[in-house]
Parts: sequence; C-alpha cells; structure tokens
Amino acid sequence: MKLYGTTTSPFVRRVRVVAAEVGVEVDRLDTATDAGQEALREVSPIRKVPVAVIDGRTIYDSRVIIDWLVTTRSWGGLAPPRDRWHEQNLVNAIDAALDSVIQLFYLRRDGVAIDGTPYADRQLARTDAIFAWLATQLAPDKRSFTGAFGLPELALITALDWMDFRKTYPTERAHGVEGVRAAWKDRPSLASTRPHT
Ligand SMILES: N[C@@H](CCC(=O)N[C@@H](CS)C(=O)NCC(=O)O)C(=O)O
Repeated sequence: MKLYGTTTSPFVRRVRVVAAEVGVEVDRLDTATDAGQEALREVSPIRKVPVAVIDGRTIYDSRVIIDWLVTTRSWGGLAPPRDRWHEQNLVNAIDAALDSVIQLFYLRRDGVAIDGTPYADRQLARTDAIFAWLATQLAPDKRSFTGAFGLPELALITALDWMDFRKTYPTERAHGVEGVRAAWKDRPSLASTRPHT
C-alpha cells in the first residue's frame, strides 16, 4: 500500500498500525516536504493525510482506509468489533476530542492568539468531557473498552500520544483512560509508530 502521510499525524499512525496488524506492507510518501504536499494535492482535493493507494484504488480518510484493510485482509491481530455501533460512538467521541485539539494546534502554529478565548475554552471543555465519558465506558480492568485491542483502543492511544507529542492538551486531565495507553504501549505496531519529527 502506498500511504501519503507524515510520522506525526495520529490518523496516519492508525493506518500504519492497522496495516502492521493485518500484514500489509506500507510504502510511505512523506507529505511533510513541499514535494510531498504537491504529490498529495495531485491525489486528493481534501489535502489531508492519510491517503492510501491500494489494490488499484485511491482512498481518503483513515476510517475508510482502515475499513478497506480489515474488509479485504481481515482483522489480523486486532479485535473485531462486538458492537459496531457502540464502538463507532467511542471512535467518534475520540475523534471529536482530537479534532478540537488539532484545530487549536493549527491556529497557534499560524500565530493566531487563540489561548484563553471562548473558542479555545470550548474546545478544551469538550475534550475534558469526552475523556471523562470515555472513562465510564472502560471494561472493569480499565485496560480497554472491549476487553482487547481494537479500533477504539487504537484511536484513544494515538490521540493521547499525539497530544503529548505536540503538548496541545495536558493528558494528565485524561487520567481516567490512562490505563488503556499503559496496557498496550509495548505492542510492536504501536511502539514502532510513535510520533516523531
Ligand atoms: N478525518 C480525517 C482527518 C485527517 C486529518 O485531520 N489529517 C490532518 C493531519 S493529522 C491533516 O492532514 N491536516 C491538514 C490540514 O488540515 O490542512 C481522517 O481520519 O483521515
């Protein structure tokens, strides 16, 4: 699979982890460079990563790429969903937190004085509320939502690691779900894809 993306994006990382778990080799085209950005714009009008080229198809968005991988290759080392609708709620909540914090990151990076504004406070309050809710959804051992390593656990760990990496949200405030990250941190697919520049 050819994968357009960076070594920092949490969404790209999810695809790399799933590819590793289902046994698909990844040939990554680095979109952190100007040439990579130009190549990305040639394949996607959305201009966001990840984009995958696989089995003769060009696919946008980590959720859809992951869906392609597990549908065509099966779940490999990942736990398939037991309740798809509940697990999609979990992933949607995690993505809402991540998207809120990513928007703050981009605004700050572009020099917009966002901190302390009602907009920023709302994004952080949403993120706090989501992590507090997610903590109530954990299995009794607090290592996972589902009793195993599946897509909600992957979404959570990639979100928390990215927030730490970019220092965009103090993840101590997500202490209720920290057990999930601690439980799976040495899994090879996660350990080999930690965010770095
Ligand atoms: N829903 C998308 C989100 C992808 C996304 O937000 N990617 C970010 C990097 S983490 C990006 O490429 N942003 C570029 C931009 O917003 O211009 C997915 O799951 O793939």
